[in-house]
Amino acid sequence: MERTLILLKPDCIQRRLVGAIVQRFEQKGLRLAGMKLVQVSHSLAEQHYAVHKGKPFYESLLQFLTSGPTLALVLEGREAVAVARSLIGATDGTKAAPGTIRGDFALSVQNNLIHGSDSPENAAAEVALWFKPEELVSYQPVDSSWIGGR
Ligand code: DAT
Ligand code: MG
Repeated sequence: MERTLILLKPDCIQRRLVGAIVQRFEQKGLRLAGMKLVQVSHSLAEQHYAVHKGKPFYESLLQFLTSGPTLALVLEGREAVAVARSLIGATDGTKAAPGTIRGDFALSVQNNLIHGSDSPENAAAEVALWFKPEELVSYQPVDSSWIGGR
């Protein structure tokens, strides 16, 4: 079953939107495999956003991600990476479609509330960066025949 890494970034925690946003993933049918509140270190932020190193917004992005607590989640389900990205919406809150998380709650580009892995390969690497194997929980979902498993 596919897994994806989701981060509810410091603006999400400060704005008390955790419940509203986690609810969207749960109601879609994705399930929790891991969850922890983290004060992100500069080093973890650098590793997570290494692909953006050298871009004009990189330093500001690191400052933002380390400015307060982040809730890290691993979500599991059929096509979890693509499904989560489509629920999240476009990067720029002003362009994200209504009905998406960023479309409904974000106006900023940088402070866009949430991160979601962008490919299954990156998801595997990001899950390994943020979680130890023993922090992830495997269990038999009781509703998979209704939700659509595999
Ligand atoms: P996404 O988070 O949609 O995958 P991304 O990987 O291109 O977007 O960029 C990572 C984060 O960097 C993004 O969530 C917000 C910030 N960012 C991206 N482009 C930016 C820009 N032009 N100005 C300021 N921040 C930006
Ligand atoms: Mg990205």
